[in-house]
Amino acid sequence: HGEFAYLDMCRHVLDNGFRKEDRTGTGTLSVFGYQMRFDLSKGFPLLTTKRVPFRLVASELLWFIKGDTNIRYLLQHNNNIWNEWAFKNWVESSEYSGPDMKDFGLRSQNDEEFNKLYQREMEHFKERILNDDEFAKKFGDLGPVYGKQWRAWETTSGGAIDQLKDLIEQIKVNPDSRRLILSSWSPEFVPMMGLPPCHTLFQFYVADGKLSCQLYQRSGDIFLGIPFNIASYALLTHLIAHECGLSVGDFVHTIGDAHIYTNHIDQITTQLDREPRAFPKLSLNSDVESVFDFEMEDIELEGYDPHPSIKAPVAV
Ligand code: UFP
Repeated sequence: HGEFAYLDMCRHVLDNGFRKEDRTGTGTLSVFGYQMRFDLSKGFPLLTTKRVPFRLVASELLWFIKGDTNIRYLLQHNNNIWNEWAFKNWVESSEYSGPDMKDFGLRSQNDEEFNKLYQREMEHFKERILNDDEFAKKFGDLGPVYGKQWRAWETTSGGAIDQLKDLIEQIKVNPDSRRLILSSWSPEFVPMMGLPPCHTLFQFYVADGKLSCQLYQRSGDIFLGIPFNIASYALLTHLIAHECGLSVGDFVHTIGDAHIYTNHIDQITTQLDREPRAFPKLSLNSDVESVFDFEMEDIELEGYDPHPSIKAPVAV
């Protein structure tokens, strides 16, 4: 079963990981350099040993593909995964006059009173992003995140490179190329970023009518991040293969610092006790051709029957 690629990594890091401190102050078990391979023709690699929210994976990916960097699109799809980053800009701005939200990530986890206040401010913020155009323009935009790097990479001469469009074109006209690469890592912008890109670079490969993708992820949260990242790149590979008239090959996932946060160990242990079930099947609307025209209703998963989800705190 393909899911063992992931479960074996969990076991490997539990058994061999170094105790390593990290930026968030949580502490991790970590190994450097790990690779998993998923044969996408054998089912869609959405983990079944716990529920992974595919709807959030798909709407985030479509958001990247559109080159959108404003959380409004995500909120319209009931996707809250990037809210904190925009909220931070808002509460640190001179226009914000509500209660003090300093260190809201940590305080909302440790202080019940504060958490209520924070939830209320966040709801109010989301309402405004959704309903107030001016406000959304100013405070919904996250700046140079994936959408920007994929679709409008800034050049020194003031131009913009559409890396994703160029990549898809190259897959079609030059499938044997060894340069089918999209990079999100910009040494110039990294120092200005709240979260430098975790998915640093990916490469495509065509052989035997099949499209394969390899991702280099510099840092991977094995319990919360990686299951999501696997599904996201598997979906991207399917979408591009669909447009290029290819079938799907392998997704190769290479991780730099592969870590389990020490407060996720119980959850991972629970997950490892579960028996994987059959992977679901992905089906794409055949009327849509271009990767850039896909919407949520064109993407469907069939036969996803996972074990229940497992909650865990996010390190911020
Ligand atoms: N992380 C992932 N996948 C992602 C993402 C973040 O695993 O797609 F955006 C995790 C990795 C790490 C943290 O635990 O988020 C980022 O912290 P750092 O920048 O210190 O590596």
